[in-house]
Amino acid sequence: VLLSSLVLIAIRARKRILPRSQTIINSSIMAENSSTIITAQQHIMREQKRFPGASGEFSFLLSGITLATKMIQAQVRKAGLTDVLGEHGEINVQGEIQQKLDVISNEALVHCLSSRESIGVLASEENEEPMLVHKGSDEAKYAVVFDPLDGSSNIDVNVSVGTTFSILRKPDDVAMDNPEQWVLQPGSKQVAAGYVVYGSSTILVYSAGNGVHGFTLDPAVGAYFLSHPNMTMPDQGKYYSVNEAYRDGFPARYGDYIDRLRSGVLGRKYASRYIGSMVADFHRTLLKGGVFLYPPTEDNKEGKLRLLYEANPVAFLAEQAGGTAIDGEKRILDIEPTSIHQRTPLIVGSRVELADFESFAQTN
Ligand code: AHM
Ligand code: MG
Repeated sequence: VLLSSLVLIAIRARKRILPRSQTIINSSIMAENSSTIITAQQHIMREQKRFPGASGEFSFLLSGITLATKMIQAQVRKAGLTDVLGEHGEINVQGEIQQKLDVISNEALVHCLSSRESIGVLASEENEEPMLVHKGSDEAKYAVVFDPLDGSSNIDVNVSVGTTFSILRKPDDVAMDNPEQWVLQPGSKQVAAGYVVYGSSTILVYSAGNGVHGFTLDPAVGAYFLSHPNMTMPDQGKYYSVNEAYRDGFPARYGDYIDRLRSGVLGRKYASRYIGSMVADFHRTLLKGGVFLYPPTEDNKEGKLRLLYEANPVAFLAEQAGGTAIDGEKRILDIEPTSIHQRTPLIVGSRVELADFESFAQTN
């Protein structure tokens, strides 16, 4: 008995219980087929080497985004504990009441990005006009356009929200002091784009034009670790995602298309999922496939979502992952924007569902 007890003690001692952060790293944060832990920062620096003559400024720019989103998630995580819940009282440029966290998130991004010399223009959903930063500096050649806290009306009920961002290079023929023209470019010109979803974990998903990569924040370490390398959208999913309450106000073909998905003509009868936070709804669509739609409605004839900082980043990621994004007729990334806060209908998702929408819409 004494001998077997000693053997048991020895076995237990070998199976040392790891601290929580170490357990997470060992189980899920390791890059696939690799024994190396890769942080978002390392990954971005590695990506940057693909650009000849890269000086490190691009990775420094992106580190402004990762830092700001860590600050935002820290506030989101304690939203119920501090005085950050509820309305701030101001009406933003979209005519919506700003939530306190919208303002906090906007300030975090503006603060972290204004210190990056490579950035010349910042444009946010929360600011009517784009901001010129580092005026006159030759080093300032990028514009960052963002929605600091998308889906923010969901915060008070503890539902996922997110940050979206799009990075553009200043066109050669545009004057330094004309910030609007820095950003009025089609989405196909994005140098990089991505989002952070503040969900059951905090996940950063980005692409610099070489695939889509996802990183999970380990809150104990304070770093994003590569958890989803080379993400691809399944060719077909099983969910459609749309606010069906507006169906009577959609152009008829959208309702008919939803009926098609439900009918089984695509080989399966679809179920529905709708969170009401575009980032969260898109994140599910990226991982599981299917289709997310925000069509024109009675109240929003041009759709609700904003082209530059909502539809464009999502469309860039979708295409990089093998999916498709259209405005109902044409490719989102080909739309020539005419104003910073312009809206667009958005249909984004898997190849099979989008090909079916496009062929169905042509005849209906
Ligand atoms: P916001 O930028 O004011 O947060 O609005 C955008 C959000 C998206 O996240 C979401 O897809 C959509 O609004 C939901 O709108 P609706 O409530 O009309 O379905
Ligand atoms: Mg938004």
